[in-house]
Amino acid sequence: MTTITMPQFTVTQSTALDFAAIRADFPILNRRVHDRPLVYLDSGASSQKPQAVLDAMERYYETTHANVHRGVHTLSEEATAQYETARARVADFIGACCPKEVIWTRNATEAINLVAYSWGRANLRRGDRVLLTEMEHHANLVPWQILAAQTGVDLDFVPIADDGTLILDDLDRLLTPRTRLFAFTAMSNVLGTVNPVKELAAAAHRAGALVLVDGAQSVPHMPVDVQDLDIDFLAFSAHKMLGPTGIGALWGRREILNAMPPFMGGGDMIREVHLHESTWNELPWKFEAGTPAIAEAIGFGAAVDYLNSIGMDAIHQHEQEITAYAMHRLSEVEGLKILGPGAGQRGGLVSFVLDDVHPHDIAGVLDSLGIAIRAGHHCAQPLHERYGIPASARASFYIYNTKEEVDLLVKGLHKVVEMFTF
Ligand code: C6P
Repeated sequence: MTTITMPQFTVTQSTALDFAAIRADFPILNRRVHDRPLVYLDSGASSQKPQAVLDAMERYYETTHANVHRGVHTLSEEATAQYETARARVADFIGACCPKEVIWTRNATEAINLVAYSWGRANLRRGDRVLLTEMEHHANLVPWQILAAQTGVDLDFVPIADDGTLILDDLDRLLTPRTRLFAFTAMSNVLGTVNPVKELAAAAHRAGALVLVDGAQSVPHMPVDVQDLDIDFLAFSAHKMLGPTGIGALWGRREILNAMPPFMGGGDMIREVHLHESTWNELPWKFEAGTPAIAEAIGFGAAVDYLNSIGMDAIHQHEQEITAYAMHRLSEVEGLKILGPGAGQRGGLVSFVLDDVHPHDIAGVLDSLGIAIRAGHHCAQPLHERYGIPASARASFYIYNTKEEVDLLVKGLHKVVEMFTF
């Protein structure tokens, strides 16, 4: 155990990470909210950004900004080089064979929609089936509902057990001969459940289905290697992994992406345009119509560099420790029930409900103490229905969070209980 002093807290951690240095990299952690030091426990919704990411984007605008792939002048060539280097870094980060398998999107949601619109409409027919799970975020549910309504595709769902894990006993039956895609989250944004991606992908492939993994909550928090997992598509967002908003990525197998029609039409995604017909650019640009989010891509590359400099194993280890600690401490709060599985089976977040107190009231009281958590259905309404609750409160952790912040959360929750007990 080491004790270190950080700008706002004295921290005791068992991992070898230099928390003082890490926290000092995030300027926002110095701010106060309602005259208290900010305790940011909402990284599951969107993470904070280190100075390196802010600097990379500012430097780009100050020195290099021009449109990409279009100019022959120096600035455009430099901007293009930086933009494509960022793609290569992100590709490397997830173990992709090559940058052309990484399509920039606005976020994970757009990445999943891209597959539903392009691959789905080209390949699925009435009577085909798409398998999802009951724990999906709306981003991996609604695009398939829209597709189902338009094409007559049927949706099936892997159920969830009371403990927040998937019930896999019937998986082979759910993977019918008509199932063309199994799309599931690697980690639930509500339950924290980490799903066995490799096993699920292998089962889907045995049944002849492709595999789409929603990596919005896994890619930021644990090592992810698309080739080792043997999946077909991976969707994720930069803003949840220390990068900027407005950019995310779809990774897909080259041969599948090559066979897919474009998602949107316009500049950059074409090879030749005539008045009545056009031909398409090669990967990845075939799927990137119009001027892209250049500064954001560069910021995404810087975020990945920052994560690599700490190491994804170390990040995962830290989150495992802080989550186990949080579950232990939260169980002391009277009337508090934690959703989801035990500490060993989940990632870095804990959702909970408190007897007779609405999650919005919990979040409101905590906010008055400078503590930011999320309350609501977290864009996973069917999951909340499954547990018979309208909403939950959620604390989610990242590399900059400390056990002392968990202690402040627990102290705040005791205050909530006190205020709402009559
Ligand atoms: N979940 C949360 O607070 P976007 O909005 O496209 O960056 O990410 C969508 C998304 C997809 N899948 C999962 C598992 C997610 O958790 C999210 C985003 C945030 O839980 C915002 S609702």
